[in-house]
Amino acid sequence: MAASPPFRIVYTVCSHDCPDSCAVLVTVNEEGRAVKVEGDPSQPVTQGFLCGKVAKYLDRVYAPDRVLYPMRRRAGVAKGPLQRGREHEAFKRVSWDEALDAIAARLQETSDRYGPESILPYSYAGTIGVLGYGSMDRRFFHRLGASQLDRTICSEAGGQAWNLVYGKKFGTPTEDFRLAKLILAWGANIHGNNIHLWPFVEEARRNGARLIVIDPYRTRTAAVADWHIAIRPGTDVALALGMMHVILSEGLEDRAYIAEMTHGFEALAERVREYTPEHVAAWTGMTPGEIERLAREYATTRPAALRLNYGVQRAENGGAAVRAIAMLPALTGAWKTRGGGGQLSTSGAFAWDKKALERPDLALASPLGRLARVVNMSALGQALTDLGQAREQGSKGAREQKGRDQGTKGLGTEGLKTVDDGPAVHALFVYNSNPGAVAPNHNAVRRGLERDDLFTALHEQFFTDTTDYADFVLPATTFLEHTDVQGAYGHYFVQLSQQAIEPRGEARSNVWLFGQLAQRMGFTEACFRDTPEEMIRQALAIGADGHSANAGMEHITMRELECAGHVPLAIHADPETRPFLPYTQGPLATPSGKIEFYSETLAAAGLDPLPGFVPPVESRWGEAAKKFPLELLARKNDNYMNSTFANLPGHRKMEARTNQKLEMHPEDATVRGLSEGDLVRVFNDRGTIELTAILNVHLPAGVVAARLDWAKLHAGGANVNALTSERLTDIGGGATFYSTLVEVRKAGT
Ligand SMILES: Nc1nc2c(c(=O)[nH]1)N[C@H]1C(S)=C(S)[C@@H](COP(=O)(O)OP(=O)(O)OC[C@H]3O[C@@H](n4cnc5c(=O)[nH]c(N)nc54)[C@H](O)[C@@H]3O)O[C@H]1N2
Ligand SMILES: Nc1nc2c(c(=O)[nH]1)N[C@H]1C(S)=C(S)[C@@H](COP(=O)(O)OP(=O)(O)OC[C@H]3O[C@@H](n4cnc5c(=O)[nH]c(N)nc54)[C@H](O)[C@@H]3O)O[C@H]1N2
Ligand SMILES: [Mo]
Repeated sequence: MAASPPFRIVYTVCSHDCPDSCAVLVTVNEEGRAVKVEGDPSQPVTQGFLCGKVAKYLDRVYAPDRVLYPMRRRAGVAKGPLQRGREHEAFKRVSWDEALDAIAARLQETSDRYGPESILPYSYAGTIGVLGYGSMDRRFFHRLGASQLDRTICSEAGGQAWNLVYGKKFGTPTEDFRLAKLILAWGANIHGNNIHLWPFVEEARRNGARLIVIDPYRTRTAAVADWHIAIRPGTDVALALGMMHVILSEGLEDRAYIAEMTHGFEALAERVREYTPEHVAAWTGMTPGEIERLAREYATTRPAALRLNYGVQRAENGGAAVRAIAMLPALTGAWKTRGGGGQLSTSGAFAWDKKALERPDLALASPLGRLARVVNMSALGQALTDLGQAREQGSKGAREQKGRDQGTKGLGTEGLKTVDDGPAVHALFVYNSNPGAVAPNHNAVRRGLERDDLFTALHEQFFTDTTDYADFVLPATTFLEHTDVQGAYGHYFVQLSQQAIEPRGEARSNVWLFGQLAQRMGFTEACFRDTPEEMIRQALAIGADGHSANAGMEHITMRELECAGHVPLAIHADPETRPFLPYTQGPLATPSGKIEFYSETLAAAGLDPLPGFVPPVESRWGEAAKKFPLELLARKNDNYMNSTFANLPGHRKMEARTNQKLEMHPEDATVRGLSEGDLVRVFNDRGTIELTAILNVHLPAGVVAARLDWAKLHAGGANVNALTSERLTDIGGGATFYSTLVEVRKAGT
């Protein structure tokens, strides 16, 4: 990339947890300061533009309140919410040496005393760079024998559900959405969460495509759609099965495709018989006529592209929902036409050498001599307040984390052997995540984090809701300050992210941190001294000939990545002459080698082998609705990334209209004597928060919506996750943010 000296332009990749994984060009001036970020115009999905939040990325990198040095909690300062902007006063600056030595000593002591499984790493997707997300950290914790973390908080229900049907997560190439004549956005806030798909949607619409959005909330995507179906939360299984009912009764299915590519059609046909439009209308809040119209339009338009995102699977029945919806293009043969089919995620196409990166074999060298037990991150409150504690205190019948024994747990984890009867958690190591804000059942999480016998270390860029509970806070780099390699879950390019600037202060990358800690723990394996460059080559399995040995990456070399920044996977190398049509050729990676309408795997686990509608316990049909009749959507923000960016004034300004507001249907407000602007108390058995009511006629009656913000930025110190539960999804043990019942009253009453 050319830039007029003294400026340099560096290829980086936005590492936030978003399907778009944008190629970002960073301009660096002669003093080594980044002065501009822009989308790479040559990357076909980035197309030269950035989203509203990353366009202002330098505000984040150079924010005055970045954590720049290792910090140790001052003696006598209690754990708990600290005043915003003055967090550093609770900590004392220490050297990296002091911090690393003290943390290593404490981990050793904890391991000796309670067993290594009493140490719990907690990380998610602060960075989705391949190294930053999971590499040196995994090696470290395996070698230590620490509990493994089941990373279920986001996409596990949907991901496993999709894999049960299709074996692997492939999808219609993002660029091909421009060829569709019908785009069905199902639980997918494209405009908000996946903006780089939007230009292709617009191009399709200019060429006559229709956009239908199925979402209980009128997102910006829904507001501009040709048809917005404001379905009741958690009823998508019923709708998908109802559409199948119509498709099959009207003979709109693709018999040839079904015969060639699928398994269990007869059983599915039998199942959908009971899902008549009348029946389904009663659950979803749609009319029978609308259900018929939707089914016909979907089945008779070619190409028809489904953008299924992770919204539907944050419900108790989210696994069944994704399974049912994913089956629609299999029934109609939509995959056969370029621009048709669907996309939940493209991540299955990236065959990184995870074993080399994570080295699970190191667990054999740990004091356990085996892989450690697995703790579900979506039940962190339970893990910190309940797991193993009764046993340690000598009483019997400690309640284990629910979900581990749900049968479906472990599907897709390649037979990891898990042991569940370990110790209580005595040390927590948090990185890449802000559980004090994002984890469900905030009050339980908080009770856990406040335990004075719990040691907590954090690696962070900012003082967050979670650092308020830390014994140590360590400064982390942003993607401008370290090197990584990245795939995507919304496109098919491998991208190299090069370090553009020196780390601010004493910030260090995840790879550096866990390599250093390993040395302090006395781990002598050579892999703990690998450099990021070596680890990128390991991830790509670069061989002696300089080429990757990973399936679908064989044409990729380091040189090419360095020169171009992004290189397509083989399936997407020549989209015009060899378009990628997923699931049109067998065998697939399912047990039968076919698309599975009927799953023997689920049957063997004692679960329904076919998708069937079971209303969530926390829905209008549940017992608890008598006390808490409103269904809450505890939503994300278009201008934050989960809890990331919420501390930046410019980003907060963009969310001012809905932030810390409770959106209510006017009918639900009126019966409670509430009007626009009232301060309200939103509550259930788990917690209470105060928000300002605003009216929204587009919500289905009985549904309210609020946004995820930092807990400490709320007057009461608790955010919307004080209301959400640790109940897990039907498949995959995922979090159920969108199955939450609440009641609302005027504040002060
Ligand atoms: N700007 C921005 N971009 C993001 C993120 C962000 O926080 N901000 N987060 C990133 C992350 S971590 C992820 S996982 C992806 C997620 O991307 P999406 O899957 O799009 O995420 P959500 O916003 O959770 O859900 C999408 C929509 O599903 C709707 N929904 C909720 N319940 C139901 C239901 O029962 N049925 C149906 N049909 N719809 C329902 C919600 O109202 C929401 O509008 O986005 C990523 N991109
Ligand atoms: N109510 C409600 N809760 C939700 C959701 C919702 O829709 N509603 N969405 C859920 C979903 S889909 C997800 S994915 C989770 C996301 O939960 P998290 O993965 O915790 O996501 P973030 O809130 O983005 O926090 C990531 C943190 O990692 C830090 N970080 C960034 N890069 C690095 C790095 O390189 N190293 C280190 N050490 N730290 C880094 C950032 O500063 C940030 O504080 O939240 C879930 N919680
Ligand atoms: Mo997510």
